Amino acid sequence: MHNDVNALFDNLWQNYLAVTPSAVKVHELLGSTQQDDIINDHIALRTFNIEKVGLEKLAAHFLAVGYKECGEYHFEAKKLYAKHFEHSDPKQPKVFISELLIDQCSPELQAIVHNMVDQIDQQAVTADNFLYSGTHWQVDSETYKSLLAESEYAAWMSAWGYRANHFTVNINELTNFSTIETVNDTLKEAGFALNTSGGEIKGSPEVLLEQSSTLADDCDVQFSDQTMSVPSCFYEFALRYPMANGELYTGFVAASADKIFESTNAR
Ligand code: OOG
Ligand code: NI
Repeated sequence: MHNDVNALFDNLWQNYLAVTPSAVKVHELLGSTQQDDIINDHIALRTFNIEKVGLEKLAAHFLAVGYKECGEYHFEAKKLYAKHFEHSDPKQPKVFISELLIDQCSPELQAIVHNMVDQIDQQAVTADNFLYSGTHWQVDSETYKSLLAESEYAAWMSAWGYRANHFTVNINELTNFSTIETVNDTLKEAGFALNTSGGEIKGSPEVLLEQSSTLADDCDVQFSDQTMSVPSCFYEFALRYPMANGELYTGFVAASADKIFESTNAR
């Protein structure tokens, strides 16, 4: 495991960029006219609730670099459970980790997922690079499609594995934008397709958090039988509002997160 938080995030970022070419364009659009680079509000990772690789195994990598567990979230329809983590340095991104509750899924899905996870070397899970190690298995394109029919999340994991599935621009820290509407308009004018599930803007000032996101880029994946282009990773945008004590809200909003997950759906 890393003991340097910046080294961990540098690696997560490079690994994300490799399959998310639009992230560079997002930084050019929103950050080019300000002096410092964009500050990220949070990143997110995905996994399965299998002991070997469960949420806590991913979280251990963040606890080792100074993160603390802060909140938990339930997504009944999508069969997901999540927690978020914060660092003592508020400039470090928050971390959102979710896991698919596979025991609630079909026996077919469970068998495929167990087969994938069985192929991970136990040692790999605590290695420095685990959170940006991608897949430790190869499925065929039919298996990907059958997972997709039941759980978009499971299909995404089979193609991309362990990596940040998005970074999130902290709109509060942008110099030239102060509303999420102007950020969205700028993205759309530049040709980005936004996730419109539940509306372009998820949340509101009342729940202290507004979020939007691009639809994931499409990127080639080498399945065992063929190469196929499938949704990879996306960019999110978050604007936080102050709580009664004047401090910005630092949590997530389950109803909004439920829609953000759909940013990796096929276009
Ligand atoms: C995470 C979706 C939730 C948020 O900011 O609410 C989320 C995911 O897609 O893995 O990122
Ligand atoms: Ni997010």
